[in-house]
Parts: sequence; C-alpha cells; structure tokens
Amino acid sequence: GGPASLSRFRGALVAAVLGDCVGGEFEGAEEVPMDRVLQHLNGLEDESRGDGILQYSDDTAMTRCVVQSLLTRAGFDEQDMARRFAKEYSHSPGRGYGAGVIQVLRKLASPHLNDVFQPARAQFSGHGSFGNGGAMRAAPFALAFSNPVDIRRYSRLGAMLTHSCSLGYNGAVLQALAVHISLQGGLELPHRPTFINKLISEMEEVEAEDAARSDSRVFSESEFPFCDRLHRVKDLMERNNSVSIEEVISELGNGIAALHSVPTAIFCVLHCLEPREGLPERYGGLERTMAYSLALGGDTDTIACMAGAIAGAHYGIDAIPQIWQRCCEGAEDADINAERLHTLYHQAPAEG
Ligand code: F2R
Ligand code: MG
Ligand code: MG
Repeated sequence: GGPASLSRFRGALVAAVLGDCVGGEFEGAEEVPMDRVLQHLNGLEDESRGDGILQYSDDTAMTRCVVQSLLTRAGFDEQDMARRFAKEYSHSPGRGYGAGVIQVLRKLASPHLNDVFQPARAQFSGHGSFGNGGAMRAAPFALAFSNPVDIRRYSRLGAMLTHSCSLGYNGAVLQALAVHISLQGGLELPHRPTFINKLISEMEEVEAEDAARSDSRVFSESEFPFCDRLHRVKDLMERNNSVSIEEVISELGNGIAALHSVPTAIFCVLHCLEPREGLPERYGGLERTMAYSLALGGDTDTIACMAGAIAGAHYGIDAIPQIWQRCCEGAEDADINAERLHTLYHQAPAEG
C-alpha cells in the first residue's frame, strides 16, 4: 500500500506482537544459532499447534494499554494511560516485566497519586530507568499521530510514565520516529538511502536538550548517544554482507537498555531489506527481520517486537505469514486495533 495505508498500520501492530511472541523463546540467551531460530520458526508452521500458543509478554501487554488509551481518549492522556498500565500489571503480573518497573506500576495503582510521572522519577536513586520498556511500547504513537512534532512529544511523555531517564525515553522517541518514517514509505527504494539520515537529524534535535546532555554525562555516554549509535548503524550498513552477528552485538548491543536495543532493532530491519546468507531464500523481508532479530540473542522479544513494528509498517500485513499470526496471542486484537488507529490517524486535524 501507499504511505500510511491500512495494510501498513496492520503490519506494524501485528508484527510487533509477533516479534514479542516468537522472540520470547530466546530472551536472555547469550548465543542463538540460526539453526535453532529457523527450527523455532518452522515449528510455527506445524498445523497441530493450537491457536495463540505463543503468549505475549510485557512488551505487548503495555503496547495494548497505549493503544487502548490513545483510542479511547482520541489522543494522549497521561492519567488514563498510567491507570491502564497499573491495572494491566495488577491483573497479569507474570508477563515478564523488568525488575525495576514493577515498583512504578504498583505506585501507579494508588488512587492518591496526583503526579503520575513521579514514581518513574524516583527510580534508580532518582536517575530514572534507561531500560527499553518505553521504547518497546512506542509504535502506537506513530500510528495515532501524523505529525512528527506530536509523535516526539507524546512518545516521550508516554515513556516517561515509567522511564524518566532520557536514555530510556529518547529510545521511545527514536522507535516511534522509525515507525513513522517507515509508515510514510521511507524504506521504499527511492527513499531508502535517506532513512537513517532522517532519524539522525531528528535525534540531533532531541538529544540537544539539557536533560539528555546531563544524563549522558551521568552515565558516561557520548554527548549524543543515540545519534552516535545511528552513525554506527550507518557504518555497518555500508559494509553490507560482511557484518557478523558478533560485530553487530559488539557495536550496537542486544541488551535491555534502550540504547543497546533500539538502534539494533533499526539495524535488523535495514540489514534484512535484502536477502542474506544463512536465511532461507523463501523468506520475505519481514520473515528475515524476525529470524535475524532472534539470532542476535539477548533481549530478543523486545528487539524483534521493535524491529517488527518498523518492518511491518514497511512491508504491510500481507507479508506476515498467516500461520505465524495464528500462533501468537493478541495478534488478532492487534489487527482490529490497527484499523481503529488508522481511522483515528486519518481523522486527526493536519497540524503544521
Ligand atoms: N525483564 C525482562 N526480561 C527478563 C526477566 C524476564 C522475567 N523474569 C521472566 O522470566 O518472565 N523483559 C522485559 O523487560 C525489558 C523492559 O524493561 P523495562 O520496562 O525498561 O524495566 P526496568 O526495570 O525499568 O529496566 C530494566 C532493567 O534495566 C536496568 N536499569 C534500568 N535503568 C537503570 C539505571 N538507571 N541504573 C541501573 N540499572 C538500570 C535494571 O536492571 C532494570 O531492571 C524488556 O526486555 C521486556 O521484555
Ligand atoms: Mg518482554
Ligand atoms: Mg525483552
């Protein structure tokens, strides 16, 4: 479909769920041989496996809250979103949440809480979390708002409900912008060479803020840490086929920090736009992106979830094998919600 077509919305939201569900198998594994990944993915094609056999984790649980809140409030409402996070956690605490964020989610459940951003600010001795929990649920902001200024503003605020460190919430901004540019056709051949440069120039503005400069110093990161990583993505891309998985992990990371996973997810999408050695020839780009994200090991559910959202916004829903969709809890809901977000997106007044 063309820019911001329904197929792209459906692809983004469904592939994010898929990444979370299929990636859960390897989360935390140090080494994941491609053979094991392909065995896992081939297993999904076994018809005898029940519907929704692969359960979603915190990534999708929180994304669903973001989606429901944006749809119900027809925009961003921090009180409503915070309430939904807290309620979801209290109903299903066993979805594999980060060790720190559960304290925030418990505090958000308090009826006496006035400032919903306060519990996140108290995390990690007041430094806030730099985990990727804000980024893993950021895709819906690109599906609800068409204007990059709104996407930046609301993806940041949505993440700050749990992640007050800029190394956490700026990961969410980067992920939302990547989905946005992909949704607009930014990965189609004529625009492809400028995709990463667009992200770098957006993030140069984002990371110029005082809070970002100060957090970078606290955590001994470079002045513009996300831009820095995006430049590394670009360098790796220029080396084309000669990049090993070990180099990707050492240059970009595969961990639970937003800085060590959002640029990695972006790399997975870009790298898998072309057929790659070691990946089945019958695979299309979306399938390649999933397999490659899993083979990196580490935070596989989250990297595959984020890469899935960006790739799904490019390839559209038809690129996702139906048999894979049937195996994943929540894929059907995501498909329905994508259509609602598509309606909201195209109803929203076009702002300058
Ligand atoms: N948590 C996991 N996976 C491991 C456990 C799985 C579970 N026990 C199971 O087996 O079912 N996955 C999920 O967590 C990630 C998102 O985490 P989020 O929401 O960012 O959480 P949190 O707690 O804020 O941060 C994660 C960890 O990062 C470290 N950290 C963050 N900020 C820090 C800081 N300022 N100083 C020091 N450390 C900091 C801490 O270790 C946090 O616990 C996703 O992968 C999701 O899938
Ligand atoms: Mg998870
Ligand atoms: Mg994870």
